Amino acid sequence: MKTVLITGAAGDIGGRLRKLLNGVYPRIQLSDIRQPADLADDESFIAADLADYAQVEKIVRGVDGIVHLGGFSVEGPWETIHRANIVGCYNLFEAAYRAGAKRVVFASSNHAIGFYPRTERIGAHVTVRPDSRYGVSKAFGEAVGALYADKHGMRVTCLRIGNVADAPADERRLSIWLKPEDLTQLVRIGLEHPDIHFEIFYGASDNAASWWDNSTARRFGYRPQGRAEDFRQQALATQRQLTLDVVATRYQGGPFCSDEYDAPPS
Ligand code: 15L
Repeated sequence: MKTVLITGAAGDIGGRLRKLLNGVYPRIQLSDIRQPADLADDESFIAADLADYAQVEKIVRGVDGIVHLGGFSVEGPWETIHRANIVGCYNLFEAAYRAGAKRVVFASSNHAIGFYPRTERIGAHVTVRPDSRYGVSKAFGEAVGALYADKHGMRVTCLRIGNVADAPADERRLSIWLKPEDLTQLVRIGLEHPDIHFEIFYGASDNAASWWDNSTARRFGYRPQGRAEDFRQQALATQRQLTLDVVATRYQGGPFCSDEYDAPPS
């Protein structure tokens, strides 16, 4: 990897990754719809709206690998999700393929499988169970990634990211927390490992309360360092201050499941 593009570079994960990947690859190209507030003099940035194919063509030019974080990162109206995460994601893969980029690491999300109950432990190959329009867009991104891997030989890694933060924020995050350094490890496997074809990894640290079997990632050498249990007391203290949400508590996607929920009680 000589040149790596990071889309969504102005977001929270983008900001963390820019710093953690600094010096790892000869050239890192950043992009987002707006310039990161803390852009350093030695960082290279091109603004682009992912929904505009001509703009996407400009950011993928000359790039070997892409970390695709760009898009809308929570639930939103269909028009917003469609533009940023459906059209934007398709444009990214299509332009990357046409420009000769070899690898894409796609930031999928736990919300692609959010309607699995917390009582169920799932692997990376389960049927998607999105908990939101946002989750549907992440499942779409995984499908687009599979298409470009199988049809065009791109090497694609989808990371079903739990929650990236310095520490797990509440009880649910004890199961899905991803330490930023562990995310960096997963991204580097996606960009560098010689055996990647199309892979789905869970973006989670070494969490004792995890709902996910991440053995695929481990087979590729992933050795997470973060342990959510080290933060259990503080996460539970925050949890006690939250209002009880019965639907959110039942499912892995938490509040994304209870939002707009009106299914009859079963
Ligand atoms: C996500 O996919 C979101 O991007 C992030 O903002 C969090 O809500 C996270 O999931 C989560 O599930 O905690």
